[in-house]
Amino acid sequence: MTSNIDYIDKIPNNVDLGRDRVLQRALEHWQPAYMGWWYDMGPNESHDYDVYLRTAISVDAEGWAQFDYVKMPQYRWGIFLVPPTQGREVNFGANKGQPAWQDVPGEYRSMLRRIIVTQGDTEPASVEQQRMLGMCAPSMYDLRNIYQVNVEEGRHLWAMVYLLHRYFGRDGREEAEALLDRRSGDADNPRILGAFNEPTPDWLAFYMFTFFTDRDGKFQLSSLAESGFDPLARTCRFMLTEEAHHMFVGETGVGRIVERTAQVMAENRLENPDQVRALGVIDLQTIQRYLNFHYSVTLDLFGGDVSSNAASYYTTGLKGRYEETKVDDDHMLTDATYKVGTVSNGRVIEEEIPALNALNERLRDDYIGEVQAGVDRWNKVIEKHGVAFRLTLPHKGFHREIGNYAGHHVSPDGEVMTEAAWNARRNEWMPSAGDYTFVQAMMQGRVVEPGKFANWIAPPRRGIHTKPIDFEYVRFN
Ligand code: BYC
Repeated sequence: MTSNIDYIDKIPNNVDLGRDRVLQRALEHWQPAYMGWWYDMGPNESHDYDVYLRTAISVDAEGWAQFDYVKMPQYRWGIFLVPPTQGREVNFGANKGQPAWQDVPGEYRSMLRRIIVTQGDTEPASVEQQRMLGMCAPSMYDLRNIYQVNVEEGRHLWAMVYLLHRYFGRDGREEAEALLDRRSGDADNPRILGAFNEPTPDWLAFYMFTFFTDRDGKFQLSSLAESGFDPLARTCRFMLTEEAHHMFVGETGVGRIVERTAQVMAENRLENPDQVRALGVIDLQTIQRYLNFHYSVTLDLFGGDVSSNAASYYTTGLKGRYEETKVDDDHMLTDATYKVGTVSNGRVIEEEIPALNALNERLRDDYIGEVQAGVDRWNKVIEKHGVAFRLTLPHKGFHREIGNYAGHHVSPDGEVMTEAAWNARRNEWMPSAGDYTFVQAMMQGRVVEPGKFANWIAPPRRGIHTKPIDFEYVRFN
């Protein structure tokens, strides 16, 4: 039924798709199912809009993308791997020094498939989480940006499905289908990782998600870009090119909300959150609570602090550390140790464990360093307006469901509390039903006039791809 699709034209790629019959047949089955998923679960009511989008067309650093108006169902979801490096080796673990694998090593097949499926599952999940947000966008610029993020998450799904189809035969095809069957938040068939089953009900949540959770994407993809399985490494490296814009959307989105609030607070000499809210902007306390939620849920995505899975991924050479090849050590970690936090006798202590088992924690720490720098930049904006408030990252053990802190009740300051005491302060630390109601009430309807912005967010400094801020980024037709 779809065998007449011209894949060379329709799917920009640098993997010689036109010559690979087996892969073409697999995609002929999967592509219509993907389109069905996009129509059902992609951005609501958007199918006829012309959106000024970036499309990846090559891996050339100078001109890898083209910008133009596109109807999203006609987006050209392409498949790109960065070019192979001659003589590349497995750079860590027990197989260090062997030639990087161009095919799946039989003994690691199921482990590798599991990593690829977990990565792939997050991509459509985020599109599902965000599908209603276009209806209440604060501007045409922001609407375009969320659509850009959505189509590229779609492309990242394609990237993982390409690997499943190309290297895993029948079970790969089955996994590719299952990626379109699971649904974010579904009670019977949920997405694999916790954060991808949480709702993203408003634009503050969306920006927090793209700042915090897309950045987990960056760190996980960076670790997989070190993989000894060369096609995975090369795919992830190219995905990171697009990921940068998603984090930009998150950081500047939160930054613009913070800026608008601080500006209104300064102009009106107000600090009381109720009075701040009454002026139609989001109080900094609510922003802090959203931050606490998204940060803690994202920390869980790194997995257990002590993980034999992570040790196996590393020892086999399938998943490295962040910037593995730049780390100055033996890349085997046989004798190294690493400090992880844990709760003992009612307080948080640190214990030294074998570094191999602490790789999730190490990656989480690398991530936290980068996140802190972003929060510091938001605080500079608040400071510039002379407002005394500062945003902070809560303690690593706060509101955790995975790893050593799971089952404990840790305050944002790191104090271990009883469940009752923690719950009594929950609404101080986490967004309450009332906070969500307030934020959503503010985001009723969308701002559709080019160059206009909702009251609760400052305009960006500049537009997209040299276009002015008041450019018509979306034509609603
Ligand atoms: N929720 O040994 P452990 C992105 C499970 S985001 C639910 O610590 P491991 C993106 C775990 O499966 C990046 N369950 O796990 C962002 C295991 O189950 P079993 C996505 C969880 O394997 C925004 C058990 O707990 N990529 O790209 O070391 C928009 C024991 O745990 C969770 C990847 O994640 C959780 N949060 O670590 C779009 C990379 N955490 O075996 C996209 C690939 C753990 O007991 N994935 N469990 O049944 C991995 O490398 C690893 O699977 C993880 C988990 C690091 C995620």
